[in-house]
This record gives sequence, structure tokens and C-alpha cells, in this order.
Amino acid sequence: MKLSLLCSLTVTAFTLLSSVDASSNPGTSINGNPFPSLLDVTTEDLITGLESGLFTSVDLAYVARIYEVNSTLHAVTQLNPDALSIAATLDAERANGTIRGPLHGIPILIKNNIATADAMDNTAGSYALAGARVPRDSTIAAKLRKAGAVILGKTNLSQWANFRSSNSSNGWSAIGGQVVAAYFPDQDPSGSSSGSGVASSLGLALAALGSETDGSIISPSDANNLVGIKPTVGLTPRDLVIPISQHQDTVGPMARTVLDAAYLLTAIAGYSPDDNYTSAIPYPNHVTPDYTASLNFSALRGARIGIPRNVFDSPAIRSSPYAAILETFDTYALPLLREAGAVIVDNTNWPGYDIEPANASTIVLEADFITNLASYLSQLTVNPQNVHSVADVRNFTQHFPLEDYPDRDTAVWDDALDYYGGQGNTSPEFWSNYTLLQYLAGPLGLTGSLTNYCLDALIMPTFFASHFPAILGSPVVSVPMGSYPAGTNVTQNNRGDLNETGPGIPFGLAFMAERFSEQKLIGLAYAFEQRTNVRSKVLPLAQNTPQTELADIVGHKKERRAKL
Ligand SMILES: *[C@@H]1O[C@H](CO)[C@@H](O)[C@H](O)[C@H]1NC(C)=O
Ligand SMILES: *[C@@H]1O[C@H](CO)[C@@H](O)[C@H](O)[C@H]1NC(C)=O
Ligand SMILES: *[C@@H]1O[C@H](CO)[C@@H](O)[C@H](O)[C@H]1NC(C)=O
Ligand SMILES: *[C@@H]1O[C@H](CO)[C@@H](O)[C@H](O)[C@H]1NC(C)=O
Ligand SMILES: *[C@@H]1O[C@H](CO)[C@@H](O)[C@H](O)[C@H]1NC(C)=O
Ligand SMILES: *[C@@H]1O[C@H](CO)[C@@H](O)[C@H](O)[C@H]1NC(C)=O
Ligand SMILES: *[C@@H]1O[C@H](CO)[C@@H](O)[C@H](O)[C@H]1NC(C)=O
Ligand SMILES: *[C@@H]1O[C@H](CO)[C@@H](O)[C@H](O)[C@H]1NC(C)=O
Ligand SMILES: *[C@@H]1O[C@H](CO)[C@@H](O)[C@H](O)[C@H]1NC(C)=O
Ligand SMILES: *[C@@H]1O[C@H](CO)[C@@H](O)[C@H](O)[C@H]1NC(C)=O
Ligand SMILES: CC(=O)N[C@H]1CO[C@H](CO)[C@@H](O)[C@@H]1O
Repeated sequence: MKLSLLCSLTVTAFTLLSSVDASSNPGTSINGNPFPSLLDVTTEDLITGLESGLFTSVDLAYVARIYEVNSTLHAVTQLNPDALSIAATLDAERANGTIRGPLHGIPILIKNNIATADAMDNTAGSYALAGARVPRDSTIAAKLRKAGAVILGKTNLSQWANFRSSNSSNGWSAIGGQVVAAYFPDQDPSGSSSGSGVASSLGLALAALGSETDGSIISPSDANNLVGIKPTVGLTPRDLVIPISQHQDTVGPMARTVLDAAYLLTAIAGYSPDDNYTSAIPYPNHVTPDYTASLNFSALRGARIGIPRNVFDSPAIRSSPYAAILETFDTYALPLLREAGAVIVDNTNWPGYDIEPANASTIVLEADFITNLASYLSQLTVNPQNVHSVADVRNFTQHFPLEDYPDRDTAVWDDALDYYGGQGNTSPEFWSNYTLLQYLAGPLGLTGSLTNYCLDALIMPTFFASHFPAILGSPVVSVPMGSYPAGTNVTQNNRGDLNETGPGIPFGLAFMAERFSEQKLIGLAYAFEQRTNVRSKVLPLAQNTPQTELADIVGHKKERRAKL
């Protein structure tokens, strides 16, 4: 109250097109209506085409683009064998006048840690969970289906959402192989929602869902030229999503535009009795808003926006390849935000960031993982490898050759089990670390700077943005901001098998504020996106860009079914 007064001053069966037969190719338009390019198609393009009968949801359940890049980019681990029949049902509903909502008949991919009670596995990329079954859809998947989305398949990821090894690579999983991003040779896709990032960036579906514990939505959105919304922990239900941490995990959209991401967030947000963190949703009767209503071209006018510069600006960064991100931030984003009417308040620093103990946040996540993974595993109705705990999963992983142990070690679990004694999240050590971090990231960090400087929001380059919002469970919206310029030094990941920096690799700008501030952040992000349109200026490499377009699919008579 006081703050607002003060601040008011300011599978299996699929349509696969083996080749495009020019004689039966209906061309790029029907009745003068051009087909939108699948690389950049939006929800509204698809709705328009579906409403006018230009194409059907069955047409949209295309997998030809997935097949074009499956052997090189490994973005998708599994297709939904029911997708075509689901799409046909939704087409029949539409023909009958029943439209479930804006996502009716729209293809969406989901990360392979979001469970579905159908023919698809939910493995987090590990053979420890191959063949495991859940008793029902996760609430997230159920909400997508209710909204009419066609779940086209599951995306590859950093195995266990990057919570296993100290010697792995972003986007590698035993089951899915190595995800590679599209903007540079052997580009590190970032992670852990790596496949969701690559799939959404290349139009393998309208958009994808990812999950984040500390960076796993916004970082691959950063590296893949996408809009990523990391929702407040508790805004989107996490039941039957393979967990790391109940305190930090959240599921959110990775899309090509703010509007597409807002449509998806609107569909998946909401209270669920199966995830009691959603009881923190602050709206009357827990009814979440229509986030598409938050898009506002003028949202930046008068907005007070802070920059916690101590988090990302240092001589070391300035003399690394990452300096290009800071250059773009300072010389492109900030002037543009000012022109749009924002009041930029620089150096709204986070002192808590400089005094955070090295292992505290890992200790919290490891303790949560001990408790939360056991809870997930206890819900399985089929558990072929008989794994019930982190200890079981570690033992399985260390003995199963395809898990690439010991090269990809199990250091995170070793730490949790051996170094910290396998204690779950009710131990006194857990709570003292947890409460310390809440203080550092809150009053001495994000929420403190919002209050003390009377800010509406905070910004920083997405690459550096995830950590304090992760600790607090507060939201981040990332929007494309630019790409590494010509001449950028090519640098490798820790294993030397992927390129992390190099010319043309995208990066984004992150908007942050207090918990449940998504409406505000989406408004600001949209105002930035509409003035920059970076997404359309940063293009994937030609050899990584699928060529199949709707004109190749619609009305195509020669279909064949393929197994994958
Ligand atoms: C990719 O899909 C093609 C079919 O288009 C299939 O022949 C090939 O085996 C697949 N490659 C991989 C690595 O899955
Ligand atoms: C069409 O709607 C009618 C009336 O609601 C319903 O009886 C019928 O089953 C529907 N048909 C389809 C194919 O959805
Ligand atoms: C929330 O749910 C978890 C797991 O189901 C349970 O352990 C916990 O007691 C619940 N907390 C509250 C406040 O209901
Ligand atoms: C859009 O943002 C501007 C600036 O904050 C505000 O004055 C206006 O009321 C907003 N429009 C809507 C429809 O919310
Ligand atoms: C690029 O690499 C060269 C050679 O290692 C080095 O001298 C230069 O400082 C690097 N530039 C940046 C921005 O990292
Ligand atoms: C942090 O954890 C590592 C083991 O992963 C341990 O070697 C190190 O001593 C720990 N540091 C502190 C300050 O606890
Ligand atoms: C560990 O895995 C091996 C191989 O699967 C199995 O033989 C052994 O019984 C397991 N050990 C424990 C303690 O579960
Ligand atoms: C980490 O992975 C690299 C690349 O495969 C390998 O050369 C190295 O031995 C691994 N390190 C450990 C400690 O296993
Ligand atoms: C954090 O947890 C570690 C390991 O259990 C413990 O040694 C340490 O005292 C805790 N730190 C705080 C600040 O509570
Ligand atoms: C990295 O990029 C260079 C081109 O600059 C390319 O030759 C190389 O194969 C890529 N991959 C790795 C792992 O270095
Ligand atoms: C759909 C798809 O691309 N599946 C691939 C997932 O990754 C494995 C291992 O790299 C491939 O064998 C599949 O074809």
C-alpha cells in the first residue's frame, strides 16, 4: 500500500511428406490468400487460416519439418501417435461450431518432463524412466488439451533438466541425443529446455512449453531468438512434471512472439488442487487473467525501470565475448526504452548478489530434489526400472551404458547424497540456507531494489538474469534483443563439443518484477518487441531451416505414414 502511494508519483502414425510433388502442389496461396511462413507463423495467422478453411488442424499436425532436422538438431524425442486423430476431432468440433479457444487445433510441443497419460513417455531424457507410466495427465497437459491445443510431441532437453552431471552439455540426454541450435555451426542450444527452444525457433510447432528451475526457459529462449515467459512459481501447476525443486520449478511458454506466449500462458495458468503452490494465486477465486489483454504498445511510457548492474557488468565480462551482449544492451536497448518513454534508473544494484555463499542455492535444490523426485516416482503406475529415490536413479545411471557414465558423471546427485547426507527439504540446514537466500534475493536483491528505487520493473541481459528470480519464484519475460556481431570470437562449451558464442548467435533482454507481475511484464516486453522486431532480423542458418511449408501439405494427396 505504502509502496504504491509512493510510486504513484512516477509415435507412430503420422503424415509424412516424403517429397513435394510440384504438379499437385497447390502453390503458396489459395483464392489469393497466401499461406503464412511456418518459420514465423503466429497464432492469429493460424486462427485466420482455420476459420477461412485455408487449412485444417490435421494439416497443422505437420511433422515434415521435424523430420527435416531430426538427424542433425535432435530437438524432438518423441511424436504423439494420437496427434492426427486429436486434430481430426478438433476439426470436426470446429465444423460443428465448437471453438474451445484461441489454441483450438494449434500444434504445441512440450518438454519431455511434462507427463501425459497417453502413448508418450515422460523420461527427462533418462532410461531410468523409459516405459514408466503416470496415472493421469499432468494438469499442464490437461489444460492444453482442454484449450484445444494438439500436443504434437515431446522435446529433448538437458537430461534431468540439467540436474545430474558436472560434465555434461546443454541439451544432451541419453534418450534424445544432443540438441543443436540453428543459428551457428554446432551451436550450444543452452538449456535445459533446449529442444523446446530449437523447435519453437524453427517453427516445428506454433510454440513449445519448457520448465525452469534457474534459467531453463529464459536461457534457451535467449539463445534461440525466442520470447520466453518464466512464470511465477505457483502460477502454473507442476503436478506430474518431473521435478527438481518445489520452491523453484515452473512451467512456461517459449514462443516466437509475446502474443503467442501470452496465449499459451493464459491456457496453462491456474489453480490446481494437485499443486498447492497454486493456492498462492492472488486473483479473486484464483481465476487467472487473460494475459493477451496485457499487450500494450504504450506500456513503457512513464515506466520506471531499474538496472541491477552489479549482477552482470564487470571488467572480466567486458573483456570476454559476452561484452557484445552488454554493448547491445547499453547502446541499443537502453536508448530505445528511453525513447519509448521509460525512465531508466541505472545501478539499482543487488548487494545480496555479491555475498551469496557459493553452495547455498545448490544445497537448497539438492535437498528439494531428494524429497520431490521421490514424491514424483511414488506416483508412477508403471516403474519398469524400479527406481524410487535419487539413490536408485543414481545407481541405475551408473550401471546403464547408454547413460554415458562415468564420462557424464553424477556429481550433482553425489553431492546431494554423499556430501550433504541425502537430507531432504525438512532438515534444519535446508531451512537455514533457504531463508538466507530469500533474504539475499529479496530485501537485499530484487524486491529490495523495486521498493527502494520505486521501480515498476528491472531489466538486464537475459544471459545473466535467472538467478535471483529463481530463488524468489518471481517471473521473468525474455524478448529477443540482438545477436553476436561479425568477428565475435567463437568459444566452446565446457566439453568443447558445442559453440557457445559466435557471429549470429541470438540473445535477449529480460524484464523482471515481483511475484505475479506477469501482466505488467508482458505489457513492457510487448512494447519493446514491437519497436525492435529483432526476431525477424536474426535468421537461422539455411542448412538448419526446414523447407516444408503449409502449401506443401494442404491438399497433398500422396501421404505416407512413418514410424518414429
Ligand atoms: C529422421 O527422419 C528420417 C525420416 O525422414 C529417418 O529416416 C531418419 O532415420 C531419422 N533420423 C534420426 C536420427 O532419427
Ligand atoms: C455437433 O453438435 C451436435 C449438437 O451439439 C452434437 O449432437 C453432435 O454430436 C456434434 N457433432 C460433432 C461431430 O461434434
Ligand atoms: C502441499 O503438497 C505437498 C505435496 O503434496 C504436501 O507435502 C504439503 O504438505 C502440502 N502443503 C500444504 C500447505 O498443503
Ligand atoms: C497502456 O500503457 C499506458 C502507459 O502506462 C497507459 O496509460 C494505458 O492506460 C495503457 N493502456 C491499457 C489499455 O492498459
Ligand atoms: C578474441 O580472441 C583474441 C585471441 O584470443 C583475443 O586477443 C581477443 O581479446 C578476444 N576478444 C574478445 C572480445 O574476447
Ligand atoms: C561446495 O561443495 C563442494 C562439493 O560439491 C565442496 O567441495 C565445497 O567444499 C563446498 N563449499 C562450501 C563453501 O561449502
Ligand atoms: C545397482 O544396480 C545394479 C545394476 O542394475 C544392481 O545389480 C544392484 O542391485 C543395484 N544396487 C542397489 C543398491 O540398488
Ligand atoms: C568430461 O567429458 C570430457 C569429454 O567427453 C572427457 O574427455 C572427460 O574425461 C570428462 N571428465 C571426467 C572427469 O569424466
Ligand atoms: C547450508 O547447508 C550446509 C550443508 O548442510 C550447512 O553446512 C550450512 O551451515 C548451511 N548454511 C547456512 C547459512 O545455513
Ligand atoms: C564451431 O564453429 C566453427 C566455425 O567457426 C566450426 O568450424 C566448428 O566445427 C564448430 N564446432 C565446434 C565444436 O567447434
Ligand atoms: C523425432 C526425433 O527426432 N527423434 C530422434 C530423437 O533422438 C534419437 C537419438 O538421437 C533419434 O534416434 C530419434 O530419431
